[in-house]
Amino acid sequence: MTRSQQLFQQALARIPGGVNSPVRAFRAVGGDPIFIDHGEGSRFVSVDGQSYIDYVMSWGPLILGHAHPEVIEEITRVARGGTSFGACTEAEVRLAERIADAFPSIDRVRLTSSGTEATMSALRLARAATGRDKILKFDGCYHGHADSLLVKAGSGVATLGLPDSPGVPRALAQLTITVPYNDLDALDRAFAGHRQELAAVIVEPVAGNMGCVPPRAGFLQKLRELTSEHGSVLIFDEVITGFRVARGGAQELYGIKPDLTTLGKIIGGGLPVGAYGGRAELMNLVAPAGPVYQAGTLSGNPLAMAAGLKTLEIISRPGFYQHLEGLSQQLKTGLLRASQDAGVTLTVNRAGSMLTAFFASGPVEDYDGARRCDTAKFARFFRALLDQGIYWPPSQFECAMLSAAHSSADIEATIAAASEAFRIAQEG
Ligand code: KE4
Repeated sequence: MTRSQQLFQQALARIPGGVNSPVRAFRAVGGDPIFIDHGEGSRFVSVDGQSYIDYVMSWGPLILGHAHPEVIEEITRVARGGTSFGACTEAEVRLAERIADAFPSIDRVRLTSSGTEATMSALRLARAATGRDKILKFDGCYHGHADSLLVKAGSGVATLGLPDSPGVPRALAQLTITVPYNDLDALDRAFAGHRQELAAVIVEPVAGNMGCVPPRAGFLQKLRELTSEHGSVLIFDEVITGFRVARGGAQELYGIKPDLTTLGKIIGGGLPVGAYGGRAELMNLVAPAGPVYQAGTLSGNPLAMAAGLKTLEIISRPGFYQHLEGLSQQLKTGLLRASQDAGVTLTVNRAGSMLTAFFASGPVEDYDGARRCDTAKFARFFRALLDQGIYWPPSQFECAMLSAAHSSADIEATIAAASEAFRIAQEG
């Protein structure tokens, strides 16, 4: 038994499923999860000394790669002065300013400790601002695990094939309307059926939790028009896409201005941070400026601020996104060529440095398309990659995330391993 297997058995004795987040459990790909000892750059190393090129990157935060020296140095420097005060610090003001600089739609922003807190709070704010209870989300989009949002969710809910989660009161779930992503007709029908009843529409402007599914032309524009027409708050959940697909997120890429934006992952540089922000007249309803209550012991935590600020400083340097774009396109092109050589039908969706290789026979533009994938073949592909030292996301319904630490040589090594992995996957 490897050290990793021993640790997993010990974990199972004390932690549900042996993990602190379901998607880490390898349930969709088989085998035991690997325990990681440390990371550096594009790689991390297991407790058994096995090195992997990592394409999970902590599910998105590590756009600089593991243990970036400037980030580690900054966290260490700040930590020497204490870890948390429960009082105001300059760093949280500076991070709020950096976020507002990058997102013109954000006048005011509140920092939290997770993306779930951010989306949960944004919904509460939208319901307070409109006096309405119903919300609309899209099948396969995942916005964290707040009750109202665990309805036809993606990510771990999709990975584990979970029903709408038990424990969510039916009365609450019934307030969440869902329609297929990218389906303009279904959207029209939903608004026609719920006209002035919708407090908010929350959307991943590039879906990442059914795998990577970019918006069809006109989809986001239509969302903006319908929400404006019906007085609903448009919430862009940019927890993944914020600072990933562009410095100003998907709203910069597609030129659509939401009313509220949620962020997370990259803004914490690998430490716990979430955020929600938007127009001043909305955000000024949030306590203590206004009556909408939301709070957090570690919100704006000094170490998390240090990691986030340094990360945003580094990604703002000239050429950062161009470098990532080149690596990401190299990976997509190589995967398509390797799959064709192996006779595997593959669809690769990409938005910037987030991408998904779907084992699908046609385009994947919504959750149904993603669920038609051959997940058994994906699992064989995943395991064959893992055996060759490539750590791909352990779910067909997640995105591979590149970092600035990935090199062209890493990509070539990945494509070589993928060539073998496609052959093994195809053999069945
Ligand atoms: P957290 O509460 O996990 O920080 O953020 C929730 C969240 C909100 N919105 C979007 C678009 C998200 O993708 C997420 C979380 N993403 C998943 C992976 N796709 C986190 C990984 C996990 O659950 O372990």
